[in-house]
Amino acid sequence: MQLILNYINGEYCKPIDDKWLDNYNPAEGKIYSKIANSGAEDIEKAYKAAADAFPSWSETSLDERSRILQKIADIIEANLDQLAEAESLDNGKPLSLAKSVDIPRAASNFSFFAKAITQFSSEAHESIGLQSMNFTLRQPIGVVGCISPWNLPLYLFTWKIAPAIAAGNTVVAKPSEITPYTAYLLGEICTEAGLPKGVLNIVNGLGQTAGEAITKHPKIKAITFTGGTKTGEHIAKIAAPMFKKLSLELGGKNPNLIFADCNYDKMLETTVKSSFANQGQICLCGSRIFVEASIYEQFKKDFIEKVSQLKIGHPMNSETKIGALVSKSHLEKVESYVEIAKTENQNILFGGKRVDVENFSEGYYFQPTIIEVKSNDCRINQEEIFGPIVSIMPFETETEALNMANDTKYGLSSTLWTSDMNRVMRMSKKLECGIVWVNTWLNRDLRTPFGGTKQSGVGREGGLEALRFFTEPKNICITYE
Ligand code: TXE
Repeated sequence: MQLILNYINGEYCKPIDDKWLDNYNPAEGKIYSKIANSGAEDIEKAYKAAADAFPSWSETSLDERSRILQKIADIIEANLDQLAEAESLDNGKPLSLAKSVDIPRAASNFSFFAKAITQFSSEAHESIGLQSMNFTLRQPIGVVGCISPWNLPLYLFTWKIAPAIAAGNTVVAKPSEITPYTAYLLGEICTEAGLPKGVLNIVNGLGQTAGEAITKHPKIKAITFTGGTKTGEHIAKIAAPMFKKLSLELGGKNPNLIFADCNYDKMLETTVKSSFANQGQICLCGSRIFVEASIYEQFKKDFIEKVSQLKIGHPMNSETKIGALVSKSHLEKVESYVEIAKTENQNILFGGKRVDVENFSEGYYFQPTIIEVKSNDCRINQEEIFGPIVSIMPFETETEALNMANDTKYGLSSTLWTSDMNRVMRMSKKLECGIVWVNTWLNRDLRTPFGGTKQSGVGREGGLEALRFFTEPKNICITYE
């Protein structure tokens, strides 16, 4: 059976206690590998390797760091097929999606930060009349912790690691225990690319043990985390008294606001994706759909028709649009919301049931589901389901739509469909979130700030924001005569 080992100081190793966790293939509901169930001692070992590597790596020239990061990107690209298969096997997502989105994006994360670090600059402030000059040094922090989730495994793991090491830090990283396979494969890619030993250390294990040991480690000075809001809150409580730098990318309950004056066909096609891509397991999915009343009935009919055509099946099948959910417990969580909808007397327009895929009846398949809700204050509209369930409801006015969009504890992204540029500006300014997509969705330029407001997180990653997070600014003030 495949063993998912730790990668510490440039070498694969077993966990110190020799304890292991089962890893499931969600498409078939079967155990296919064993994961290192690491604890605090393994984190300490990884920390020591990272701390030893820091003095040399932080003084490595930008050209050299950039060259190594680009090499990692090139090797990821060269191994696209193998990595995409591993991602799909581990996560249940369609292979086509892993091939077209997850793995190419993991490569871009490295190639983007390989370039970005060569363009990173800091400020100088001349105090005119005071005979002094200030300049800001942006120095790497030291050893940083990166904790990532299961929905976009290699994509989000590398989104944290690439800027961290580009900026000269060394890393202790933990992928989700639900999807560790591609992070494990990244170890040998880094070795092949010539990344010096100890710059990146990958430790596998549970959040409560391995993850918590990273958060609590007194010398790991910054934590970047993507995952659930509750876990983020817990990490923040531990990190705050230690004054660690924190970047938290948490959940979302994003509004998709559709006005009658939009490009209808483009909106319809994109809305199917923003609702159900990756089985709805993307923090940016538009899970609350609000439609202007004049086109509501038409939209409802067309949306149901399009969604009913989505092929649910084994992720390796090239026809599959909806693969398996990531785990049995997540399937149960998603399913429980259909029951909640029923007790709230909401109208289940489509889906709502598990799917028995031929020959894979143990897999975690669930129908794409559309629920018509009566108001925005119901649980279906207020709680993050993070699966293939969306709600729809009509609105009459722009103000009503805006109020409902903002009436949630989350504030990650919003999508706006309209051809009225005045409305675009009015609403973009007032939507409470970190990202507004207008007539598009998941359109990402890696230079832009990425992150959420309210309970969707703290801080921004992406582009220079990420390089700023992973460096500590120091002002040097020099006087002259
Ligand atoms: O995530 P967790 P879970 C949301 C989504 C989902 C819910 C729970 O609603 O249903 O969160 O998912 C590590 N100290 N999102 O429970 O636990 C864990 O090992 C340190 C949104 O699977 O937050 C994993 O590596 N680390 C989201 C990572 O945190 C801890 C993506 C994320 O797992 C820890 C995923 C601890 N005490 C879920 N406990 C998004 N924003 O994209 C867990 N971890």
